[in-house]
Amino acid sequence: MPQLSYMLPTILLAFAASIAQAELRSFDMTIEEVDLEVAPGLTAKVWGYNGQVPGPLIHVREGDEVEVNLFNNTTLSHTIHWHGQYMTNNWRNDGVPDITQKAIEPGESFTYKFIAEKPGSLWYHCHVNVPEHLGVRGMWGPIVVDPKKPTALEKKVTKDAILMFSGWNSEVANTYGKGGHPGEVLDYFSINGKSFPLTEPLRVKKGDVLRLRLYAAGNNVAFHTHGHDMLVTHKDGLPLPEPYHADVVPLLQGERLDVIIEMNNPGLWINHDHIEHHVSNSGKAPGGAVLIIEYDEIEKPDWYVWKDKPGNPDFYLTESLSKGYGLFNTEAFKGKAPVVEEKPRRRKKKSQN
Ligand SMILES: [Cu+2]
Repeated sequence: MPQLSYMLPTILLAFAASIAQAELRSFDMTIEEVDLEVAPGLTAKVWGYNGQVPGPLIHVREGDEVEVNLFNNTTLSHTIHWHGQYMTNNWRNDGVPDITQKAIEPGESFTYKFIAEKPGSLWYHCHVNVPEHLGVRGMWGPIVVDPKKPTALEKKVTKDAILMFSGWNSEVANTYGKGGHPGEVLDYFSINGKSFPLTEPLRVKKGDVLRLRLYAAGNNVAFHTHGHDMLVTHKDGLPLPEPYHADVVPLLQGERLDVIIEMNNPGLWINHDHIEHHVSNSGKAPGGAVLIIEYDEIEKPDWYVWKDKPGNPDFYLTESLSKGYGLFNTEAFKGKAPVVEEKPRRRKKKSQN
């Protein structure tokens, strides 16, 4: 059939184009025991996905096939639950110990596979002993699934940022296996794992259309922005039928809201959790879940609290989100290898010489 062999390259090309939309995205991830600096005076023992809190950003497109090979390099068992994914005919990848899988033991691995059916600001977290692992040990990270058909509002966005909120309990911060008990008092609060002043400025210029992807990862939040209104466009990844304006948005644990802010009011503007004790570090204000939006146009006064802060343009994952699809580690989120306490040395007897 000479005709068919002539046609074949064209058919193959057309077929390739039709499947180019959906890609297989395969990533390796580990879980590591590291010490995370959260606030001045607070370092917490965490189980970090790829040794960082938040865990690495996973950025894919709606319809992509996602495969994550997860290695557990810690001394306790863990999983990943892919929060918000539908897992159609695929419940065994939901990451819940003793319900969809056996927890991944120390030194072992597990491969998760799923189709990114649901678009939007989704996330992942451990589902073993959730009160501790998710609550106070940093086992969570963002997965952003770009929609095949973005809304008209989304198309206007020029700058994207991720803010993941969580709390910490300094009493148990240095002892694995404790924490997450009922009535626990959280005394430190963070955005992307850091408490003010260790958070970073979010730099914008007049005319930017800023999208904040807000995640209440570990605690309830009442996010407030100064000088602007937020247009709430998405809830838990899905577009709202009627977006609405607000200057405070409440989020219960687990919830996500996407908000769009027109940057039309140059200044230095604090943005913070409006639950009052969340803007302190163990009761000392200012601290906690606070960041400052800095317009490039504004000259910073000498007395400005972050006058000399160099800034990290990827602290809110703005740069990583603009790089296309993949898995993105963030140096600023990395913990440090725990310091092994040395046994006290025997004192040598003082000699004459
Ligand atoms: Cu865990």
